[in-house]
Amino acid sequence: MTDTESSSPTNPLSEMKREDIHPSLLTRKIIHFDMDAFYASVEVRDNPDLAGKPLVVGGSPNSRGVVCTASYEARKFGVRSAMACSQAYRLCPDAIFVKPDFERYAAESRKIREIFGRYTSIIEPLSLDEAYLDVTDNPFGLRATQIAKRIQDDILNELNLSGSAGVAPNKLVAKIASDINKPKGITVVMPEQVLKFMGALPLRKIHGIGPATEKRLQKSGFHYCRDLWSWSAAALERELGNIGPWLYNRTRGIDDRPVRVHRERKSLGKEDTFSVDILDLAQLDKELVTLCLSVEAALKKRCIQGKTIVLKVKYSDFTLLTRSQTIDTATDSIVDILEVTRGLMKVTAAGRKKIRLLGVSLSNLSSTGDSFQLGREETSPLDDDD
Ligand code: TTP
Ligand code: MG
Repeated sequence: MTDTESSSPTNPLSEMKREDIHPSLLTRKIIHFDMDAFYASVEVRDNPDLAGKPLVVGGSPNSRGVVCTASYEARKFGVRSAMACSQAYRLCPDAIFVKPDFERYAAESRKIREIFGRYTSIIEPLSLDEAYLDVTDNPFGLRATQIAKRIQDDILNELNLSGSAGVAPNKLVAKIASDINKPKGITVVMPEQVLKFMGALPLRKIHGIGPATEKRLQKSGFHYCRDLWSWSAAALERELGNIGPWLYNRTRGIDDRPVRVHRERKSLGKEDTFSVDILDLAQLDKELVTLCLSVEAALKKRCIQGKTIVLKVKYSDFTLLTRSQTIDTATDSIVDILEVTRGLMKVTAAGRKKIRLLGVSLSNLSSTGDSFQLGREETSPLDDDD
């Protein structure tokens, strides 16, 4: 089924009887569909000269910009999304750097959504290139796996782009599965396979667990999902706080969140806790530029603009302060976001008190694309990573 199984010890749970399967795993069929190297693939399709070459979509090599995405050829050199372009250039000096064209990606995204819509109306887009689909009931009486295959074929035949799918009883498992056989993969996890599938996974694979939480879990001796199975929900809560009971379910592949067609995001932003608290204003400004760049990328990726710009500052004594300003016209541009946040920075104690965390976010949001709801990322009790 998947390549994660090989690292799993013999596990009697894979032989589960149907009556032993958690009932929530028997009611729904969910697909998570995610395009392969999406922005890069659109660029290569539209300019065949780029085919087979290492390609970086993002800022220029010597700019302060970040990598939005890289072709698989560039990934071989270690180039990754969100990496500084200068680092990408160091890793792969032969890479071709291309500026992102979000309008073109959004247009492709609309066509992809139209294809999804042939098979179900319960679609929850997460970004331009990925969505959850609830295909429990579908007009053709097809199996979920057949639908995933048809979607993949339709997208390839009509748009000349490739995508990968995870097919599972819920969003948690489907999302992890879609990533396993990329590119052009379909990974199916049946209800009776969910426990075995989850058990062998590093905790980091659970959406919402980032590097900081992973470290904290490792301190308690938890590395793989199965490491938590011998703990009760109450014991996990004592050990880990309110993520304990959440993890109790997630590590067993239990997730009742519905696929939500209409979702409203209230704000979108990024924050960064520094490894060393910062006093120096020039250094703070550098951090601010980096944050604003990634906020701009996140807004554009989701076709969102905002009118209220918020700066969050946490000082080294952990006191927290937010400053905000509402502008006349909604924006998704680094130019506006940086100008406002630089102004807001002046009404903090920056330069006088050491700062351990900076955050930039936009609220009062509106959509710039006509087919996308304002998406809210998956929620978890965690707040330190995304
Ligand atoms: P992803 O699905 O994370 O990446 P991908 O489609 O490029 O590659 P994969 O085959 O691994 O799925 O993100 C989709 C698009 O969103 C991506 O093409 C570019 C954009 N993006 C950013 O702009 N910044 C980011 O940090 C990430 C992760 C993605
Ligand atoms: Mg993708």
